[in-house]
Amino acid sequence: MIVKWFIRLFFRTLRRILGPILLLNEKLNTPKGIVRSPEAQQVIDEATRNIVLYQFRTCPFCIKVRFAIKRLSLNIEVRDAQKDQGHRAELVAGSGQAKVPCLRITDENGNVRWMTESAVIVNYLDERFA
Ligand SMILES: N[C@@H](CCC(=O)N[C@@H](CS)C(=O)NCC(=O)O)C(=O)O
Repeated sequence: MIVKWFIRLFFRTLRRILGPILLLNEKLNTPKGIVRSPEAQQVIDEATRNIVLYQFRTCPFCIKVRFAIKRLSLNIEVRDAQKDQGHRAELVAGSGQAKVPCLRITDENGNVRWMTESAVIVNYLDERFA
């Protein structure tokens, strides 16, 4: 319990200190993104309509996922679970924790899957959309 609290405090402090640097780095180094034909992009846009990313702006793991989203030219809705208490509540209710990044994927039958771990999320996006 206390270890968890310390880890949380560590990341919160890290985000506060490194946040502006990380955001500047993101601005300067955001990948261009693959270019698809309008038809192909439309198919991808349809597929990503049911995907939402819950994230914190200055979380390095979330930035990693945002980079992948840009690189793959995906129009995925991004929800701030740090400042927006409504989004945070959705995240906790759905995934069981306030851990980000978290991808909410709704399939064609309406089944919802909550995916955590930045490496797992990037891998999923690459496998599905690269
Ligand atoms: N191994 C995880 C680490 C994710 C992580 O530690 N996220 C932090 C934000 S940087 C978090 O959600 N902390 C919970 C909190 O601050 O309440 C990943 O790669 O996604």
